[in-house]
Amino acid sequence: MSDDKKRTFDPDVVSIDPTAAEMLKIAEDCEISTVFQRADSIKPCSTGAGGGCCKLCAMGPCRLIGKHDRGVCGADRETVAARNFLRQVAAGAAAHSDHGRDVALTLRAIASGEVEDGTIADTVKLAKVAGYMGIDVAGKDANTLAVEVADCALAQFGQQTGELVYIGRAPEKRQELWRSLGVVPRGIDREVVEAMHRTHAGTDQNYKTLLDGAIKCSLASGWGGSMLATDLQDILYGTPTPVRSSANLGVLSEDKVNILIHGHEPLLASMILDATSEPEMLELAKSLGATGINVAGICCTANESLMRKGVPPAGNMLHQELAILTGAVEAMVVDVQCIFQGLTEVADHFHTKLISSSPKACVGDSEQIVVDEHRPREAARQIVRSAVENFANRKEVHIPNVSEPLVAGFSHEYIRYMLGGTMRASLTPLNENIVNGRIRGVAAVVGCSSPRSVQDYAVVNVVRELIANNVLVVVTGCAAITSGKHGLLTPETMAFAGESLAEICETIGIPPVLHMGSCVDNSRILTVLTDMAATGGLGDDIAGLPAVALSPEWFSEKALEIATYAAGSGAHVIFGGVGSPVANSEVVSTYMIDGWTERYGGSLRFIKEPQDMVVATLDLIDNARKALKIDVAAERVLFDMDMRRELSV
Ligand code: NFS
Repeated sequence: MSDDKKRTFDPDVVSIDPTAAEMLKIAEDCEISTVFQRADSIKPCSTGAGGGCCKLCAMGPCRLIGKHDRGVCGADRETVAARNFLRQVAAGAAAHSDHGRDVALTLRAIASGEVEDGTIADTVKLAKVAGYMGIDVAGKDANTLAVEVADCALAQFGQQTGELVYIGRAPEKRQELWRSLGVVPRGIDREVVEAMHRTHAGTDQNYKTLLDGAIKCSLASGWGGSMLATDLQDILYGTPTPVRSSANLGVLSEDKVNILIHGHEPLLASMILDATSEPEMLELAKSLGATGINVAGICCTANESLMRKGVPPAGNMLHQELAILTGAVEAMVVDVQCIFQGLTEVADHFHTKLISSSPKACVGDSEQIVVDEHRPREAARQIVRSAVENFANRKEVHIPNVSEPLVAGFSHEYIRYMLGGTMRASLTPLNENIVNGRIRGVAAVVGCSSPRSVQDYAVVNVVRELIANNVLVVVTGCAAITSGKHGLLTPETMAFAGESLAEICETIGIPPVLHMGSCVDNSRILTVLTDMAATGGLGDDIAGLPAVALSPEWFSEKALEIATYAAGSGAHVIFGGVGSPVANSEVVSTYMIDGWTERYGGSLRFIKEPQDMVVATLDLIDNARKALKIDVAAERVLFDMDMRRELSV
């Protein structure tokens, strides 16, 4: 750790999750560094954090601070901030979309019989997706259709001209707006490459066009790579329906072999799950003194496996090192994204095997068992066997006795079904209850946890305060796991909801906080918003709906890309925690709020404090209601310090 300063680190204040303090004290005793300690000892560079550092060429890096308003090439603060932002969005779009590409390749390999015993789980969704793509389904068996769907999906990545096929799923009005502004993505890869090109030194030098570039690139993920990932994963592994499970480190088992699946891709995780129930593996586990094999998850691989198989999440992104500190993890299998290299140091102190499974992400000096997409079952068995054999090396174990029950798996399809049954599946009751004011609006609380914020504090506060104000909340990504860890994903949570929202939740039998999936599944939210606009009573576009998206503890470039496609799709977005990546330019910061609202009907603003985020959300929702002429007098329930302190227990 460079940049040492006077030690201030206190395990009791960096998180409101009691398991964090418990594990961090163990880390301190063993002198193991974690993300929490490193965040405490490394001061972020404020110039870089606000988008004020340009390191695109060797005339710099230029830091545009103080009296320096231009770089050596003459680029001003606006250009530099917008260019940095576009690069971040492009990296996020690349990550989500490359994930989608791999799912398409897997679907093709399975459907064409190249994968041993691979199957297609959801043929209804397959037919639906084929319909979106304009593929004739008549007389075709599932595998033939799946090959055509996979080929169409794969073609979206390399397409050079025209429009992505899923653009046609957006509201008509939105499509026309995008066309008129020239931001309809042509091909997924093309938009990421163009973003890199236009940000090369001496290319695009106008912050407004750079930010249009960010919108176009992000739409290629939101209505392209991410949406394809969601759809094709549903086809392969099943469209989620509600499932019970539990969350937090207490889901690890003292007497079973524990395998943690971490990252973002569900393929290997599902094969590992299958392998853990093979008699041969169970016998081996028993012969070594274990009573069975337990699989739990971290990050979005956890969400994917939770929604479809009920695999319990052991924690969100900040829990990855803490899980190993329990001493109870025989193997942590990682694929791609949000995986800390710091895991290697923690794993070195324990018997845990850290196994990288993706050819494009080897974590430090971890063991690599690269999954051959044509024979994933073989890799899964090898991993499970290796984990089971490692049980014999387990030493002292310290698993916090903390976990909360939860219900997850509210896909768009299930929400329609729960509101109208099989015959009349629709969002009409949702829209009606928004119009009559029982539901004030809808908020999506998404994204990460960050060591630059107090872990879980902002997400829990924002969610609790919004449901208290009769705002129906959907959650994805690490915010969904945070909600689960703090007991917000059960029907009993309606006790914290406003009266009219609680009544609706009770009637339907749902929690006021709906777990909607992983981060690529933010595309499910786009689908729900589009459906709300099509259902009637709330306008005819995503812009204007009484709906807001929030990421109170964001950290990744993927989160910025999600924010950008949401804003470009017409939603207002509020990010919290660490501050704005364009703070170095007041002009760009304001433009993303007012300029984008005027141009796209959506916006992106950065607000530090959770309570201010709630106030801004309610303002945006109430303004939308007023514009729709459905405003009714509604009280505001704002939490005081005592109420907020209660959440920290
Ligand atoms: Ni999303 Fe999922 Fe979590 Fe943030 Fe990372 S795991 S893709 S980026 S940290 S929510």
